[in-house]
Amino acid sequence: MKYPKTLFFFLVIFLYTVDVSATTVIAGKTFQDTDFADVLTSSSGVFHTTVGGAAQPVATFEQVEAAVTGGNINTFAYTFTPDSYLQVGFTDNAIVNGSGNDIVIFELGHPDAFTISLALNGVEKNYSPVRTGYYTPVGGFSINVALVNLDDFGLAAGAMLSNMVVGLNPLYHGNICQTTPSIAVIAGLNNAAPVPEPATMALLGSGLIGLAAARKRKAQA
Ligand SMILES: [Ca+2]
Ligand SMILES: [Ca+2]
Repeated sequence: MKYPKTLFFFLVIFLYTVDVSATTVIAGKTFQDTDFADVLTSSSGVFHTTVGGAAQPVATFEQVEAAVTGGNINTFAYTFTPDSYLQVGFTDNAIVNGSGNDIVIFELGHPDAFTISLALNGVEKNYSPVRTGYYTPVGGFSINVALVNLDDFGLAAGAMLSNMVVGLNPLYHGNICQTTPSIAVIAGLNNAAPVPEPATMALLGSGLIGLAAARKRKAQA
């Protein structure tokens, strides 16, 4: 009866692996689920969000947070308020200034410019996302992408970041709003190793101990 037990422990290891390596594909690129922004720290301006494609007149802070954190490309937040912003935080990962681009921002519909500033050093940069050629499964909006390299903010190689501000300005012609940035997903491309949850670690520990015991029994047999 050794094999069923061994298989069970392999199953535990397998489930652990699935847990930490859960992925989401956006515009053809695969992300770890820890890569995404985790919290909305603060915001300024009146925001609107969609949940399942349905527009909400005025979104609550929690609805905006749900829209711009995590990896759901179908939910997004937008505003008609000039000089508004979203400040997001990364809690189960930290953005690292690695080689090349470090942060990706997905914006929907007509590609709209926005700014990014880092609390670290107050540098602000303008970004103009470009079309990826992909469209959101819900709503069929063009998925546009902006790539951020932390080198451009004067950060040293290997410097870590857990917080950033995305500044939004709708484009007005006279008093008619032509278009407005619609932020859907913010993710790190170079991340510090995510911190495993204690429960997951315990599960992994029991799995490893069990596997070792099974191996030992097999060796003794
Ligand atoms: Ca995260
Ligand atoms: Ca970089």
